[in-house]
Amino acid sequence: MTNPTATLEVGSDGVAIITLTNPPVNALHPAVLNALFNCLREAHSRQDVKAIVVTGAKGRFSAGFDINQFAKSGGGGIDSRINDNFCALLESGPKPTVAAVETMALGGGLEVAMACNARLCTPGTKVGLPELQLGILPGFGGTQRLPRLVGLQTAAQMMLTSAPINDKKAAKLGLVDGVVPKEKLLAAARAWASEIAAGTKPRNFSLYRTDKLESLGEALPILEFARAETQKRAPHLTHPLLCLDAIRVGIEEGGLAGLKQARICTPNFCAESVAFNKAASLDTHKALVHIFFAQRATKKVKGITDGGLKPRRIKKIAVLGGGLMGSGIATASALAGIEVIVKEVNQKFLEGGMARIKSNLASRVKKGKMTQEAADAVFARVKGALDYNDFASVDMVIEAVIEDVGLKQRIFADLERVCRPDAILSSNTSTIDISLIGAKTRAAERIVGAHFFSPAHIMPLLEIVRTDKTSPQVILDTLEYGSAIKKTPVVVGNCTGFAVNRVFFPYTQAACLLVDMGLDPYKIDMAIFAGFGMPMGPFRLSDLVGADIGLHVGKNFLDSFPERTYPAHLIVKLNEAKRLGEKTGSGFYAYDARRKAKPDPSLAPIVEASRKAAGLYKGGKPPPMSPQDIIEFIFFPVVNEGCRVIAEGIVDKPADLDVATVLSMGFPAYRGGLIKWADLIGPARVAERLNGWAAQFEASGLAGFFKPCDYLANAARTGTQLGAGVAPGSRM
Ligand code: 3H9
Repeated sequence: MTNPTATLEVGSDGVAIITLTNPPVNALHPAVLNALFNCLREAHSRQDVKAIVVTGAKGRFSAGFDINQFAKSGGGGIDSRINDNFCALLESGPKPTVAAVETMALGGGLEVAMACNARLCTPGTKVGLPELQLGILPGFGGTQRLPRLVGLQTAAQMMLTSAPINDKKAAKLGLVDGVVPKEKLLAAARAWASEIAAGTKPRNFSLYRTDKLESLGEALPILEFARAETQKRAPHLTHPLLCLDAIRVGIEEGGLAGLKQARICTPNFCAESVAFNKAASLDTHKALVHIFFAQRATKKVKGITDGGLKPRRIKKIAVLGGGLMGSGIATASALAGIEVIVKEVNQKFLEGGMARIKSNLASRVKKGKMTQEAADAVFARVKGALDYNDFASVDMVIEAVIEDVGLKQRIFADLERVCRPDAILSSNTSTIDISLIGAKTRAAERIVGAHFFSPAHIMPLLEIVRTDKTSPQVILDTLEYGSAIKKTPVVVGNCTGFAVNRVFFPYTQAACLLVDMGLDPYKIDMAIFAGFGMPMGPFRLSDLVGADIGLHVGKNFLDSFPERTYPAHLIVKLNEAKRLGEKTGSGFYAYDARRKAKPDPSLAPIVEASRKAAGLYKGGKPPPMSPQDIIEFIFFPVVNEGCRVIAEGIVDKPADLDVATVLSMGFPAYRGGLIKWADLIGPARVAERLNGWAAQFEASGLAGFFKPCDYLANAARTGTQLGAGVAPGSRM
């Protein structure tokens, strides 16, 4: 292992090369910053040095400040003496500096580069300030230098979206001064630095430039517009506003004041250093850093990736069924360079499936994500089939036919016969026991669930469902396949609903219970959507999925967990009224031709019938519940089910559930995912509220819906975090 550091080497041309070293991405660990600071001081003081080049080891400049440090201490544990001075030493020390940027300069990495007097990069390099996606803002001068290098409008956009730009765009904007082939980068940077030292090239000081900045009259409306848009788009987030504050101080009072305000001239806004510390102290930052690491950790699974197994690459797959799911899976796989056979039962269905794949690709072309030529090349990787003739050549099969156990069992028996004995046999079922699907084969060790979320070519999560017989090699290969097709794969156990659908089964049920208690369904949706930040409320989601599917899934949960399933009368009544949701033009909402949802007064008799069946509401004023009460009433039972999933070992680690809930249901990442959110509230409070409702609903026979499970009750009693997981050997 290489220790994080920065090294200095002085060439015979009098140029000092400072190399940031902390593989794999040269993250700016405090030790790297310390060493950079010391190298800079040495270079500036040495007689034999006339100019300085800063670069990164092993073909990467830097991915920014070491995020691990944020996880350890609020502000990242940076020595403020160094923080205050190293950018100044880069920019305004006695010797000129040039950044030689390869592959990436992100966050603090770009801030170091921007503090240099010039920047060169290699083709394909990505540069950006993605700090906002971690709940902070640029803290090494980025809020001041980026607007001065590319203009306020572009800089604000880059920071607010966290999206990096490529070398070509960076050169066009003037963020880099030139793009140079990899093998010539260092020589070009040396020459550039020498020329600045000799006075044949200008020495630019980003912090003091004004040529790209809009005038104050233009700048303030840009910032106000950005603020209003941000408040509209992300009403729960403070840190983007703090970022805009810091930019504003610099616009009004100059770059130096924008970094660190010496006096409070703009009482309502704070400079970068203050804004950074404020953002770093918020739960949003803790939550987003947690998700950053959790997302990378889903690929590390105990007993699978920590042994000596090597993943086999999946080069060719077959997808059974060209419906919505099958065509999405085929699209995602072909996009990743995998050869795909799509098998259907007849020519008409096959043509439909192929047309869907073509249309998925066409929409990428329309959005500018790929060229038509590239889309054609991807489509050429997909072959249609009506038989199993070519199945002996595939590494993996993904079955995506209708949810019929008998049909799936017959298909798997066929697959065992026609595929190679080492081919992975997987099912995209969301409701059927994976072991049952493979019951008529002798191939249990290579049968696995590959549960995609709809639309499969877009949604980023892949649940890999292992049975107690699935071999570690097959799980590892499927993990590799998931990463190859750019999904975040999460390995889960085989149970009703697997991880995500199981954890979320109380979600709609709790919402239906609230309506049966007298609450207005649209107010409930508003609390969850606008109040909490889910992409939509439970009733709008139910309309999207379809009340018929909801009823079917609800029955599965009632069979599996009768003691804690609320029989959602509302869903039954909607089915009776044939209001199945978006697809029938009405459900909880009414839909116009453009599928826009509108509250629907004709829902009233259905609500009334549901309340009558439930017998919980006697008319009059509904129970007083604030939006926060509604959020807790709906989500705390979901947390409780999440705790059961952890305790039963359905997920490898609690953080997997956080990632899964964010990437499937759109649980806000800035809340850290389901379990992290509950931990930030405190398990004791979650358990206390659940116990309160369990007591309240005891007489109605609904206490089981709320009663905290042992894992949650234990955490509440002992003050343990839910994210701590289950100690090996003590599974509940
Ligand atoms: C910042 O700079 C704040 C400053 O303004 C001011 C401070 C005062 N630190 O994603 P990958 C690890 S905040 C530590 O799998 P890829 C990552 O965990 C920072 N570790 O590869 C993984 O480790 P492991 C602003 C980091 O090729 C390994 O590197 N910067 C960091 O798909 C490979 O990562 C960002 O927000 C880091 N900064 O993507 C950039 N970055 O192998 C965040 C990565 O143990 N990083 N690691 O699982 C990224 O966006 C992507 O990781 C990157 C590479 C594009 C760099």
